[in-house]
Amino acid sequence: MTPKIVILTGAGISAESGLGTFRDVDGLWTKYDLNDVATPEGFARNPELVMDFYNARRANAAAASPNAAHAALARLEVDLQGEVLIVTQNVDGLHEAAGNRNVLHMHGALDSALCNACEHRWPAPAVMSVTDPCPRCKQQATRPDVVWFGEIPYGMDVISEALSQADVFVSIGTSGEVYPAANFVAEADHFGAHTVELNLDPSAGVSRFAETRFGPATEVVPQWVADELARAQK
Ligand code: BV8
Repeated sequence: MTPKIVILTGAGISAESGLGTFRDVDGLWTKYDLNDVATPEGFARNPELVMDFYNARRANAAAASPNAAHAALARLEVDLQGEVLIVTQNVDGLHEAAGNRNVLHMHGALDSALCNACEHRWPAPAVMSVTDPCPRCKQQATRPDVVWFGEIPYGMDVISEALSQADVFVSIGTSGEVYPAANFVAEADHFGAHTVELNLDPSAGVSRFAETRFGPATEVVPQWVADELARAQK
């Protein structure tokens, strides 16, 4: 039987690709106040600061390569005939670069731009500026297409439906500090999924997982994928 697998990823899966996490030692939130750079209020107060923050992360993400953990998840999607959905909190494009096709960016993506006036979306330029006119309505109302604190994450209905049907829910490289993502394990468990945490350290929600494996994602994710593929082939 091919299991339906929902995989939640966070900054930890991209850490070994050189992209910073948020809450680890010297993480992004130790250098920036998230209220200044990851809230609509912060953007209204100082849009240039926010554009600079995301321009720097966009440049880092563009220079990064997928690691063995991303590659293992791409293998899983191919070998399990697409019963795999990746719900990522990450705004980098490393899952797609590794070959995954079924990826939902619930917190948006660095490579997308959004117009605050007409809600048009287009591929973000490498460097965004507050004076960029929207390609459609021409107003200077552009912003990074990311979900800030206090904003509604993307794809919540698709995610809820997938969690209700999942046989396996895996959480990789996330601290479990940010909602609603931090609640997905409880939703999946409620519907009878086997829940797995693959993380460097125990997350805030560790006690809610049926199975936990700790270590760097480039070690624990390929091993878990190999075990899952062996199980699925029985
Ligand atoms: C919403 C923008 C309503 C893009 C981000 C009080 C209590 C509870 C909740 C709230 C509250 N007050 C407000 C809230 C809601 C709020 C929230 O959860 N706040 C928290 C801080 C308390 N949430 C929201 O506002 C969300 N919206 O709730 O709307 C709603 C909800 C549902 C339906 C309708 C309406 C919006 C949240 C999105 C905010 N935007 N980012 C960007 O700039 O990237 S959040 C930011 O943190 C990132 O996006 C990231 O995705 C997210 C989570 O961080 P992690 O990915 O987990 O990274 P972190 O550094 O924390 O952890 C890294 C982990 O990796 C660690 O565990 C570490 O051990 C591990 N690791 C490190 N290295 C490795 C590794 N693992 C493996 N291998 C390694 N090598």
